[in-house]
Amino acid sequence: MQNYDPDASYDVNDGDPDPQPRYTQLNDNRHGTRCAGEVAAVASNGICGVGVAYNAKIGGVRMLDGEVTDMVEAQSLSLNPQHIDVYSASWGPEDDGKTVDGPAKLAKEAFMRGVTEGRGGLGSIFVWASGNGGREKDSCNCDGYTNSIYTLSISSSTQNGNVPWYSEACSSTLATTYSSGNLNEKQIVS
Ligand SMILES: [Ca+2]
Ligand SMILES: [Ca+2]
Ligand SMILES: [Ca+2]
Repeated sequence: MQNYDPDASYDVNDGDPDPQPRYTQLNDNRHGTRCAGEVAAVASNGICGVGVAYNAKIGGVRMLDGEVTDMVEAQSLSLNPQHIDVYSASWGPEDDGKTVDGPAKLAKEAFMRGVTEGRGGLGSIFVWASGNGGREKDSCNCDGYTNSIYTLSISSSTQNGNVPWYSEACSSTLATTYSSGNLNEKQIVS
């Protein structure tokens, strides 16, 4: 709560400033909150773990809980680019091993403007998930978002240093870090 930054937040789905997720029975809107905790949970908070960058400010952009149009993507990727330094995105084409898709016109434009004008001209940093389609033999090379030269595509490793079952290994991956693996290995908690 202390590190939450309203100026780095927006609800693109409902067009309001509060990106509070909509709760569902399957809990499928939890991912952003979990990532936010992993990145920027306050140190010594007396409740749960500490964020990797516990003094960082963090916001949320609600954009997956509705129709994901080119406009929705572009709006999300170009939110307050002189205030936000790093955008972390865990979305992209379906991980079904069949869908090949990438940014359309407006999202491409948002990437281009971000890397040239964002962060005071230094360029916005777009961190991208390499994808969860491992079980379907999906390849992040066939994902135009991880594949884009404007994104830093990040993959995962289990506690024991193996490739997790959901992970997609491909050449557009720039770095790998720990994440959840098999049931007998430690998992991300936030
Ligand atoms: Ca809202
Ligand atoms: Ca994928
Ligand atoms: Ca990339």
